[in-house]
Amino acid sequence: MVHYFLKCKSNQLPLFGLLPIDCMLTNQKDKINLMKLYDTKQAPNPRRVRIFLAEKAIEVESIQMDLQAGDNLSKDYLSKNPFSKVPILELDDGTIISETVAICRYFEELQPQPALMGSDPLQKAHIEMWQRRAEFHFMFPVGMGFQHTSGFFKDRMTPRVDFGEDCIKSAYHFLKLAETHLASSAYLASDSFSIADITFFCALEFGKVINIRLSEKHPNIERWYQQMKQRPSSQA
Ligand SMILES: N[C@@H](CCC(=O)N[C@@H](CS)C(=O)NCC(=O)O)C(=O)O
Repeated sequence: MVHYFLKCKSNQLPLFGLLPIDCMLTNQKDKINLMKLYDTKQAPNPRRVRIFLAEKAIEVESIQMDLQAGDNLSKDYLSKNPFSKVPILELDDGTIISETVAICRYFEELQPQPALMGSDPLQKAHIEMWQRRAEFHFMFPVGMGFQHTSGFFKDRMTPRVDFGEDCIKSAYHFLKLAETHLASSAYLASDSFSIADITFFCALEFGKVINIRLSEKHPNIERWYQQMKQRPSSQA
């Protein structure tokens, strides 16, 4: 019947089609093998998945990877993901899904509520628009700023400090645009929380490592940020 298994917190009855996943789990109890999330506690991309799952009250097994030690460069891991990055999701039959948004998409389809990627065509488009903006214009420069100014991965890449510094400037440019936008919008994509906020939040918190900070220039982002921090999922 189904080739995936989810463990859901008992106070939630998520729907898959018309059947609560809990019911499917009961029927499939003997066969349950939990999905595995290859995860790194300190890294921002796996955190996006963890927050996404926390919002949906879904638990999956977490396999912690030590990136600096090169766990993600091992032969075994590369056989699962030749692109070497975390996170990846491994299903019970060995199927691998890599790329944060693809993993989130999978869970959104399995368990549509609460909708974090939109419910109608326009909302879906706006969320995708802001998710991509937050990812390409903020998360990516923050990540490059980190890699190129910290030397954290100097065993596997050549840090270019000038490039890293330019990336940090680009990240601040996004903050300027987001500040204006959040003056008239409660959340990044619409009036409700979405995956776009998760991406922005994870990148903003990770940016502290390279001293990217909100200031008095960013009161609207600060207001949004405090709202994010109040969500229990922000602990993920
Ligand atoms: N496009 C990927 C990016 C994943 C990514 O960059 N992951 C980082 C951690 S946040 C990583 O695995 N870095 C290890 C390395 O570069 O060796 C996604 O969205 O999942």
